[in-house]
Amino acid sequence: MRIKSFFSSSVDAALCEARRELGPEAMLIESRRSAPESRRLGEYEVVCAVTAPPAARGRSSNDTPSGPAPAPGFPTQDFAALVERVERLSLVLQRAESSALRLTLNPELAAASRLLESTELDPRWIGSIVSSIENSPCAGAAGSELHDQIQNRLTGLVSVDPTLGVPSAARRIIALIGPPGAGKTTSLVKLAARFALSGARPSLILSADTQRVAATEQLRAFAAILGSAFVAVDSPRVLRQALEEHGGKEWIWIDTPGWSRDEPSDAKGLAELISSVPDLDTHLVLPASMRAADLSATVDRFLPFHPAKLLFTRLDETSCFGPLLNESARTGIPLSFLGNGPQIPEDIEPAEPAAVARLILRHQLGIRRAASAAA
Ligand SMILES: Nc1nc2c(ncn2[C@@H]2O[C@H](COP(=O)(O)OP(=O)(O)OP(=O)(O)O)[C@@H](O)[C@H]2O)c(=O)[nH]1
Ligand SMILES: [Mg+2]
Repeated sequence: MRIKSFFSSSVDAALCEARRELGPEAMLIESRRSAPESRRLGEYEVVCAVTAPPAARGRSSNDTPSGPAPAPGFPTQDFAALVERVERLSLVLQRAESSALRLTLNPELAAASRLLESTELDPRWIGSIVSSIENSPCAGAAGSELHDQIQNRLTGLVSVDPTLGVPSAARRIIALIGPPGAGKTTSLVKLAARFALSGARPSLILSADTQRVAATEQLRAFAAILGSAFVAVDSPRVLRQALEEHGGKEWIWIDTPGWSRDEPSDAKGLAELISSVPDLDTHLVLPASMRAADLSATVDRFLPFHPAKLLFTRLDETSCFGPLLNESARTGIPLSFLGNGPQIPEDIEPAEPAAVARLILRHQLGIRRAASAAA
């Protein structure tokens, strides 16, 4: 990698100079006002990096293999670790570039970009929102106009599907899966109470969480209050049997035990159970208060169960909602419902794009909006 500083009267001009010399793939690492001792070279300094020397850059893309593959004799494990390190480095550079590019934006847009970062929204989405505004007729927008522009673009990125069950199926069968304590049982009862039983349709609650007697009995008690049948199922066979015996029930709710990373053997049981149910609508329940990196790892761990939707809980316990959109956009799985408190049944809402965008911006741009209104 080659790293070099370029000086000019503006960041743009210094960047042009860097790209002329290092090529269009030169990555911006940092930009700043020049130190007094080098100010005679130019008012601004940008530091750029390029991964190959200019002479090597003339090769066509056909010269290189299409995907990363270890060279013969290179241990695969070492190669995978190397690829991971390069990916991490590229993320660091991407972040450095986005913060450096802020210097080229108008101050309002640069401030908005910084505030979007504090929502923990993926830098890719921040970049696409900012550049779409920058390249539009409203590039000079400020205050509440800028806020609305950002909110509209954010709304367009949110994918939702607040439905329950497979619409074409004879009956609605919904399973909630997720890590321990995520709020699966609570969300199931909230949903069963609010969205199914409001029409007084016959329903059945199945609990696959049979290891903990107290948990089973608690759900049995909720089922009785809701007027729903209840069966504890400890195997795919018993589950299929229950579905047959309760053939007349229109809504079937399946509660599953929390599966944690430390209990790999439980995954097999959960997978058997899930795959034995036809027309199943599986919602992956996740606490919104989880750290972004842990959240991504948890989502990845549950992907083999093919969740159709992401249901976030504990919205009341965080003020940082970017990761909700990140996970949905990264996996292509829509958001279904949002749990925002422990109260049954009121603390749950269907996910709605504009509301999710407002939520992401509420604690960040909202403050700025209020501040500029007061100024
Ligand atoms: N603050 C808050 N608490 C919640 C929310 N949803 C659930 N809880 C609480 O989180 C705790 C765990 O909820 P459960 O529904 O038992 O979670 P679970 O995923 O079924 O847990 P396991 O079955 O043990 O894996 C309970 O005390 C709930 O009241 C929420 O949206 N906000
Ligand atoms: Mg539970």
